[in-house]
Amino acid sequence: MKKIMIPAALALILMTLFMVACSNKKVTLYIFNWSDYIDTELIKEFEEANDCKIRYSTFDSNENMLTKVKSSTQSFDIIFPSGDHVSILAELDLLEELDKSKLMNYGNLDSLLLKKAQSFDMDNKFSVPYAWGLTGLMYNTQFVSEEIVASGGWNILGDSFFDGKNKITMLDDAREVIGAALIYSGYSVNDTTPAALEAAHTVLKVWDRNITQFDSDSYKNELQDGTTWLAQAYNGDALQQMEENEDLAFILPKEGAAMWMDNMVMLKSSQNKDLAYKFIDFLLDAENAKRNSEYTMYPTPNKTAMHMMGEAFINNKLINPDAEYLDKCHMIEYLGEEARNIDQIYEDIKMN
Ligand code: N2P
Repeated sequence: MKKIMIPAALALILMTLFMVACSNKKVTLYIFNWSDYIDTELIKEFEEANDCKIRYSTFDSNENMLTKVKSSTQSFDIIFPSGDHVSILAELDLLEELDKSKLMNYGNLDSLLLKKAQSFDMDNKFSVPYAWGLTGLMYNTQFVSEEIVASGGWNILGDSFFDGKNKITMLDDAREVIGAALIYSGYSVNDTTPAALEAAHTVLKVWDRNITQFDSDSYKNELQDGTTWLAQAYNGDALQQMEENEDLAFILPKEGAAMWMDNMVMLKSSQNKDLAYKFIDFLLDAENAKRNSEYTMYPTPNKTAMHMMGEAFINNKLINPDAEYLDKCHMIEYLGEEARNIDQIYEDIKMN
């Protein structure tokens, strides 16, 4: 009798443990975003409020994101591509058409920016604008004097002061690199006419003498320790670093800057669409969007949140330049096949 009772009791204990383990297995949401691009407290709060787990991974360029999304066996639920890559992902038929009725806070978005977003997502079908920004130049004042940056233009990249020093980096992003040279040469970042691209190529060959690497992430640490002195940088990332280190500075070059808008999209293959909607809506909540924007130092397309931002944020011209400067900035648009010519120049510059 005893012999039978012991295994039965053991089985009961094991079954109870198994059931407890199962009930603890939380639904997991897989999110793929740019690095340094969210207030991580918000992630924790969402997990607690929804009794779920978020697996949060980061990328440092649209190209890397795309490669991973196309090749990865790990499917993501939500990713944060820039506008031109929303078009690319939609063309690859990877995006879920969003049901706006599941996004209670969608009305917080600025209708003017939603209109702008239609240049890469006609009818705002697949994407929800998340943040926008501008690309400029960040430098360490311990190594780069006021005199060197006095011109305030993109030509600082080619200044002879940097000759042979190997202290400048540019972003690992064809559109940003060619874009800077296009702007400097008086063209829009979206101009792919032979004259524009030839001018940009010529300028880049000069700048390239000073460029040590094309990198979108490590420049942030390298500028702190002097490995890099000057880098092409995203404005919010630069401002985040400047909060930590007063030797760092950032300028928006006088000729204008590339502008971009990053977005939340849901992959068709998402296994947790209801939770994914909840997460997108959570970030669209005005208070959360405000906190997120203050943390990342990028302006939010959430109009309600923008109205709640403090003076310091609103008046910061590196975050919110005036209309006159914005007139000189063009949003990086989807160029389809035309982007190939840009990629070719980028490859040529990187190889030589
Ligand atoms: C965030 C970088 C912003 C992305 N670290 C540029 N599209």
